[in-house]
Amino acid sequence: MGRDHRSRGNPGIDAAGLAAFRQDVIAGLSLPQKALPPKHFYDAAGSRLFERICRLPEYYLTRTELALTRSHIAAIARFAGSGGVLLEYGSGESLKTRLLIRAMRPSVYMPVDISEDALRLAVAKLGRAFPRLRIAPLAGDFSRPLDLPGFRGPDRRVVYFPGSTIGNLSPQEAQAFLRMTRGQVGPRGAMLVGVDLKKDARLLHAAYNDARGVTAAFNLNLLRRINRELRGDFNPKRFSHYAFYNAPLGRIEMHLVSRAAQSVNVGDHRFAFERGETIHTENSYKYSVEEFRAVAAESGFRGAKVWTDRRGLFSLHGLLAD
Ligand code: SAH
Ligand code: AVI
Repeated sequence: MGRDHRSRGNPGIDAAGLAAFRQDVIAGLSLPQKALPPKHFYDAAGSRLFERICRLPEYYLTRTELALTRSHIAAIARFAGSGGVLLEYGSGESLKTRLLIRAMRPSVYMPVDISEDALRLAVAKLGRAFPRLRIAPLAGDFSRPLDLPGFRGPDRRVVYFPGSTIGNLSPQEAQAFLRMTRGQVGPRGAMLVGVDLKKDARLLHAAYNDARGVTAAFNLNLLRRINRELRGDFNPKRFSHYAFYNAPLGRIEMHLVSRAAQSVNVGDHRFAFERGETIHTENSYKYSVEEFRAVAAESGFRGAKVWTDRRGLFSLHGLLAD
């Protein structure tokens, strides 16, 4: 599945992945505002917690995108065309993808995800649901150049990027990512991107501070993952989940707040925390339709179609290579 040289004791991560994780953690915890990249949330436990988030009543994103995809699937499939190569970044459970696969019947489906465990499970399930479908999974990090064998054939190339995962990139990173994708799909290619819309901050606040504490567990799992994989000694009970909408920047910010002055070791490195000091773990940018189209246009994509739900919570953009 793309990577094979596994490191001992970490079934879901290879030696290069582990080295990159260590480097990001040491660098991120050395910053004046401590920060960790959100892609590291997704070990096996993190992926399972994210799947629970998707089913929470407060987390409207998954439900809304699924429903809007279902109700517009004929038009979406017309836009994507039939029989092409379908590549999905951050495929996770490949849940919404089932609708797309059924409607567009791609010649091959290429799911890419950093979470090898989630990818393996999703591929096994998809294989059972679509026994004739050719599936070519790749475990890897989409923020780095990926070797995508089989994506360069004559068939039309379509990239699917649902879930508003693009919101976890800064607008500059999103633009660079779209520009790279524009190069991959070629002049006849297309992209379908799910983007969470700007809305009442109270709804956003509830979605990232759910009553059952699943989002808190997802956030805190990052510390547990550091303990498991990098010989860390974080006490997760001495940190709390904090998420708020930063209106001027148009993003939800997630942090882990140190509940006391403390020191933490990660391997041979020691990090000091003041009481109330935070680790910034995630941004989740929200865009208006026009704002996102402007980002796409800067990257060589024309916003050709957009589908939204009736309440204006979520958008699915159909982008064409210009
Ligand atoms: N597409 C799914 C899952 C979204 S969650 C949905 O719409 O519900 C984000 C997914 O992207 C996770 O499965 C995570 O493992 C993956 N991911 C996050 N950052 C990544 C990166 N840099 N490279 C590859 N996959 C990444
Ligand atoms: C994957 N991503 C789009 C989710 C989001 O909403 O930003 C991750 C998440 N973080 C907290 N809850 C869900």
